[in-house]
Parts: sequence; structure tokens; C-alpha cells
Amino acid sequence: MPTPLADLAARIRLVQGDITRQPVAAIVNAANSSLLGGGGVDGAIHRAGGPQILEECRHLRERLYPSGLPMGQAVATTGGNLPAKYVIHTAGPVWHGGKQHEAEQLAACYQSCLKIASARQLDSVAFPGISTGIYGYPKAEAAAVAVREVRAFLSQHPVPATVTFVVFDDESRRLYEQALAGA
Ligand code: AR6
Repeated sequence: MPTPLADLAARIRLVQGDITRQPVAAIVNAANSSLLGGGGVDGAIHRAGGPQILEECRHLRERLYPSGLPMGQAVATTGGNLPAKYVIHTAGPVWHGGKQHEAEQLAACYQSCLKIASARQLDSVAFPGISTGIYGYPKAEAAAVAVREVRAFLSQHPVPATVTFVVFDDESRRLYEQALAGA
């Protein structure tokens, strides 16, 4: 049965801050296909979470993704020293102007992460703005995709019970507020 809209709104949160500090079951990493780390939120997660996360990423890469994690897919590792028990790594699209299926690829990232959370019964998940940093996806459009996909998934699934969007800067906070205010 679809979740009523009021319940849906209560299950979605917006926090401004550092995703590595979030006390949730899983945080999402805006990673890349290599799974071997990088800058931005990826760098911050590996720094805060410690070497166990990279160790597991290497292992997964060798075992499951010898040519890299396909864009739009996701895979979970331990959270290492993070408050979150798991990190769900996904590879978002690089923005090429919007006519190369970037929106579908970004939507696929959110869906893949949420499917993992649901399958593992993880009751709270925090997302950064996937692709909105180094990968150049316009923040307003990305926030609209993120909100749409999370709402669609939560309306069909009881788990995760809550999703938190974690934004770093004031502009992103405003854009998410606008996206969340829309129907
Ligand atoms: N907490 C919350 N949000 C953050 C944090 C943080 N600690 N740090 C950055 N952000 P980016 P991408 C925001 O560049 O665009 C890496 O090298 C940031 O303001 O981290 O998907 C990977 O290895 C932005 O809005 O990810 C890939 O190669 C958002 O997180 C590549 O960057 C995402 O910015 C992925 O690029």
C-alpha cells in the first residue's frame, strides 16, 4: 500500500554538515568506478572511516568488478571507524550538458543505493549530493532527481525508514528545501 504523503515527508530529512558524522545505519559515498578512493566526499569518508573501507573496496573490485563498478550501480562495505555501520558506494555520472542520459544515470544511483539499504534492512541512510561536486552535475537539477527518486522508493518500501540528505553548503541546502517543498 502506498505511504500517505504526510508519512513520506516525515521519513525524509535535510541536514547541513559533514556526512561522515551522521549517526545512521549507512552513508552513501559519491565514489567512482575504480572504488579506490578520490577527493571530495569520497576522500572525506575514507579519511574518517579508516583503511578498512579501502581494503574492502579493493577486495570487491578484484572479486566482482575487475573493470570497475558500472555507473549507476552501488556496493556496500563496512563503515570502518565511522558512526555509520555501512558505506554504500556508488559511481555517479559526469555532467556532459544533460543530453547524455545523466538524469537517468543519477536516478539509477539513488535507486541502487536504496535497494541495497532495503535488502539489508538498514533503517536509516544518508545521501550526499551525488555528482554535484567534481562531476559537475548542476545542483538544482540533481536535488530534484534525488528528492524524486527517494520519494518514489520510500512510497513503495518501508525500509529504509528514514533518508537524510546531507548538504555541505548554504546554496545546496536552499535547493533541497525548494525541491522538498515541491509536490
Ligand atoms: N559531507 C557532505 N557533503 C560533502 C562532503 C562531506 N564531508 N564533502 C563534499 N560534499 P564530490 P562527485 C559534497 O566532488 O561530484 C571524487 O574524487 C560536495 O559539496 O565529492 O560525485 C570521487 O572519487 C558536493 O555537493 O562527488 C569521484 O572521482 C557533493 O558532496 C568524484 O569525486 C559531491 O561532491 C565524484 O564526484
